Amino acid sequence: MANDNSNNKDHKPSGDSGRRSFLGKTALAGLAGAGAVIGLSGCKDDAPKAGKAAPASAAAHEKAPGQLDDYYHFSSGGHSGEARILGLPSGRTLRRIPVFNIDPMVGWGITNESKAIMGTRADGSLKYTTGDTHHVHGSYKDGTYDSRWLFVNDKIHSRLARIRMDTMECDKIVELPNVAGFHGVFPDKRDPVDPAINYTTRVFCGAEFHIPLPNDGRDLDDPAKWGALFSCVNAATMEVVWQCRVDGNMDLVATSYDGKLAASNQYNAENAPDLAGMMAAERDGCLFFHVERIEALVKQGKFTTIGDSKVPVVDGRKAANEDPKTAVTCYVPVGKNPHGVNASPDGKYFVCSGKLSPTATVIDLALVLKWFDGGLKEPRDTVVAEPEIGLGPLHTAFDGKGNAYTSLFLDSQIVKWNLDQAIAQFKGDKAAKPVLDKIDVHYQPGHGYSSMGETKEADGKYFNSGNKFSKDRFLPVGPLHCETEQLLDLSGAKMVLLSDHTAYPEPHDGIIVRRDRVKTTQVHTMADFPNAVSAETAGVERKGNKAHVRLMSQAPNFSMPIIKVKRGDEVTITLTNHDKVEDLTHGCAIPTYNINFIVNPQETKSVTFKADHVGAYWMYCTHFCHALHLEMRSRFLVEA
Ligand code: K7E
Ligand code: CUA
Ligand code: CA
Repeated sequence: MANDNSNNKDHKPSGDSGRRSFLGKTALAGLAGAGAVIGLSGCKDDAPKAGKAAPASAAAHEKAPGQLDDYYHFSSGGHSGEARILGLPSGRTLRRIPVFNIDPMVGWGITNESKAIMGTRADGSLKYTTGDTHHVHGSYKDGTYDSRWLFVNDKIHSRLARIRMDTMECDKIVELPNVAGFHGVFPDKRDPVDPAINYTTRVFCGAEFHIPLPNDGRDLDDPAKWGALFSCVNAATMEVVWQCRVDGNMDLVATSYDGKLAASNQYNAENAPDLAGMMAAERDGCLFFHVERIEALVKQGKFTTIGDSKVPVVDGRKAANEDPKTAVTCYVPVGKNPHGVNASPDGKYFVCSGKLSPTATVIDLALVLKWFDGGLKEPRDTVVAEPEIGLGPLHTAFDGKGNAYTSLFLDSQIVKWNLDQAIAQFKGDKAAKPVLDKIDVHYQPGHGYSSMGETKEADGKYFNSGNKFSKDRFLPVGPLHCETEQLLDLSGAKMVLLSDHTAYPEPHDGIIVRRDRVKTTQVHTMADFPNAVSAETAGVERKGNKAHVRLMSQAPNFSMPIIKVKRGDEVTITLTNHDKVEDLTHGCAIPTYNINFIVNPQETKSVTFKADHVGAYWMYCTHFCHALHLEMRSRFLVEA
């Protein structure tokens, strides 16, 4: 089995069914011991068996040469540290957006401007050069995307980045204090109090790993004292405005359409430091935050701070929140080790997936608010449905017609189920059948998300299944496999598999945004760059051993054919692209000095480096711009 891809010439797919059962067994074996205890095989669902994948109906989703896609697909890039833009339904890659990684193509992590956003140490080197992006979400207005910003997390270093959607470039990064394993992120959709603020002003961040608070060497051998904080970041300033200490951990994050509630699923309600401990409890939770009350406590000064951080920390632990009428948190018990929490587009429900329980838990937000008002006995009374949907449920998407679509990691399927039927069944209606359809995906889906599905404009057209394994789906290319993104058509009663495309590891979550909801800028405005170089300011300016080279590009020329500096100089090159034509990008590379970046039309960027070795170096344009692109070069001379 392991070698069946070794001979490319004779390579034949080993067959869907073989691969699927192999993966199923492996996945179950991986949960050794757990399977029996938690009844992984106990899913009683009598739903229709998944049919064979329907033959792709090519015309339905293919885009002819020159045809534009109907949707933008904004995707995280996992431990590549980037974010990505694809077009759907074609699956064509449109853009990679470097965020936490270094990208020599655009010069991210090389230019002064990008380094300032990424953060540097005292010596000017980058503080971090790695990142792990899982979730990318757009800012909202009136319950749908407003094309201002995308927010994306870095799980490794607990940073939140913002991407401006006019240029699709990262413009801010903030590190969350006293947080480890920052995983789920979601912007709010409106203010909890002020009805005039019907757009995103906060970004909520969950923390998956608990750590010593502060993490300054104390309590290293005493994980029982460690804790996890939920963070709120101001969307406009990107400052952390408050944090809330919780019991247990946090994973994914969802926000309500009325702005009042944010929630995070918890798989480690046990606060355990090891795997066995994290699976000990029969139930974990979905943890709700009452945004207005938390902010009132902050205003009243009822908070602490941790270590060097000045961010107010409110106590959201159970012991401090026993009276619902004053509580800032509500812990709703849900299936074992849940993963994923998603808001239904009608604004009524959050759905939390069981992962180790074959169920999805539907929580009624009106009942959560009722609990906070003292009108319900138990947090669990907010649960209005808990259908059995299949093995390994992770993430849920919606079609805006009352149906939910949940990825089933262990079953390698997507299940379509109906919310009203699930609620009726939970109330005791024996005739209710929540599960409507299942379809095989290839293989082991993580996130699935639907077109406009996280907005009030959910349109039920497409669903993207982000599959973690792809063996047999594509030509073998060595030990590292790509991942499979699969596009499903949601428009009929049955889901239809439309297409496969590859993804470089490792996208997790994404959003699918109708193209008219995205407004971009195709050419920069030169005046936006205070350091733009003009004919008047161009040239070399020296101050002591600092040489500032002010340069312009206009196809097929750099403004200076010769640039002279001296060994030992600290050289800054500021380059403004004077071309106004859309798509006319230039690049700038200097051999042996590790300089490589681009300037888009009317854009200005700069680099600073020490000219520590002499010689003649051709500074050349790297980005094909003109018939004389190869000739577009200048002599960069470092004199002794
Ligand atoms: Cu399920 Cu990080 Cu959203 Cu991966 S997480 S799939
Ligand atoms: Cu300028 Cu290539
Ligand atoms: Ca658990």
